[in-house]
Amino acid sequence: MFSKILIANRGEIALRIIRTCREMGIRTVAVYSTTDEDSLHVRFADEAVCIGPPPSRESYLNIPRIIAAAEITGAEAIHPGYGFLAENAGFAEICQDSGFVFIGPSPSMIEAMGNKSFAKETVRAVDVPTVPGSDGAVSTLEDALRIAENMTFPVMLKASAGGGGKGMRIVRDPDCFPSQFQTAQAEAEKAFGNGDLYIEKYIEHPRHIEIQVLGDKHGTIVHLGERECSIQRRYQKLIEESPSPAVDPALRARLGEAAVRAARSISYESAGTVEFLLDAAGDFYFMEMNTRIQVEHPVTEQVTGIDLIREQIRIAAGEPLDVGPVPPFGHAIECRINAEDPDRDFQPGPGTIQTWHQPGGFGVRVDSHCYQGYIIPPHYDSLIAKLVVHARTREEAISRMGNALEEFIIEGIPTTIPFHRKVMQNEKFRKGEFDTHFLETYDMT
Ligand code: MV4
Repeated sequence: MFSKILIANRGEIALRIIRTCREMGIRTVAVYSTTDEDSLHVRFADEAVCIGPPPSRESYLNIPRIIAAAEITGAEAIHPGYGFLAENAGFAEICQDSGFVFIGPSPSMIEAMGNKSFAKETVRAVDVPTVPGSDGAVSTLEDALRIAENMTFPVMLKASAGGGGKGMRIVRDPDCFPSQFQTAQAEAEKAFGNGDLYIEKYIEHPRHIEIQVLGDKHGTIVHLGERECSIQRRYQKLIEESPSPAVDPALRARLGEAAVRAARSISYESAGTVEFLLDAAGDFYFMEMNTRIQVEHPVTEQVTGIDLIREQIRIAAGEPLDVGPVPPFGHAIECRINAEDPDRDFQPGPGTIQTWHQPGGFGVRVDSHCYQGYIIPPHYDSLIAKLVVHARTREEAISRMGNALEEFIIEGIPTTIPFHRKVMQNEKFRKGEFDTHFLETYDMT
């Protein structure tokens, strides 16, 4: 096992990784930008190295400085967390070439799933259900028109190099297809340096269901059930839960089997997530595979009892998986607490936390790097805490979340807590009757 790991990240996830390292007897190195000097990940790591000024480009995305920090401190492995360099195949490769273990999949696995049309074709070849449309990417309008001609509208245009909602377009009117294709292509070229698009039938009102998978270096791949991530706004998830109110054991088995097949198609290693759309008829389709630990991983941890960061580290060290597929115990819900004003279109509101009182008690988990007096810098993601509850039933979990949200007192900055309180009271949410359009359908003010 490793004796020292560098964490190439900040905020709650850096702290989350440090905690598991402590339990495993692994020493930790934090890296930080000058604005994060007083951050808890710096305080709780065994060592800390300043890697530059506040802008991410010059610190948390600065590969040479991160590698230098690993060299100076004698770290053996690098954990990228999520965001920043987590799905950068070039970074994973540089880690390897510099003699550090990248705690994640290999560069080629990151690359294979990073190209969304290639990923789709790869999993389709092993019979994972995909949305009907173009087989692979189309690079000319001529080809696109030939495919669209034989499709029922609306259709969706997606950038091969995009993902997570970036570079997507719905086309409802066939007459608009040529112009939409050309603008989408130009946008993709500009944003990603790759104008390739793929075309799909548009699935109306889907749910977003994702499956957690783990694969080790010995060919074992298991799934750990689903997360329901439909409560989102502009592709930013706000609430996640496990299990999904829309998934019964039979559907879980089918989704899990499909996810493991998708992972196996690239001999996947490490923790990963296979995203599906679930339509109103109960049919599901592969969307993307994320090759990182995700923000919402705690809901899976709560219902399976498995520490996913620990498994990631063990896998990277070459140890065999010692966890099997487990039926979910009880129900877990996560609310993302962001420093954003839900009354002002979720506009970020960085600043000083004047009061911080976090909830606790049986079945309540708070993953956060914040404290009273902490100054939230404007340069990074606005996530300040993940409030996670676990209970025996979904009903009890919603009730526990409601109480925990009442107990969570943050003053000095706007937060999404009042928004979450309203969702917990919403009748459709309570009944589990929602899809990805929940927030457009129900007014939460
Ligand atoms: C779709 C879709 C409907 N039909 N594809 C958005 C993010 C990206 N990962 C995939 N997305 C979607 N793809 C087809 N063919 C609807 C969405 C979608 C969505 C997906 C997941 C979570 C939230 C969403 C919100 C709106 C649209």
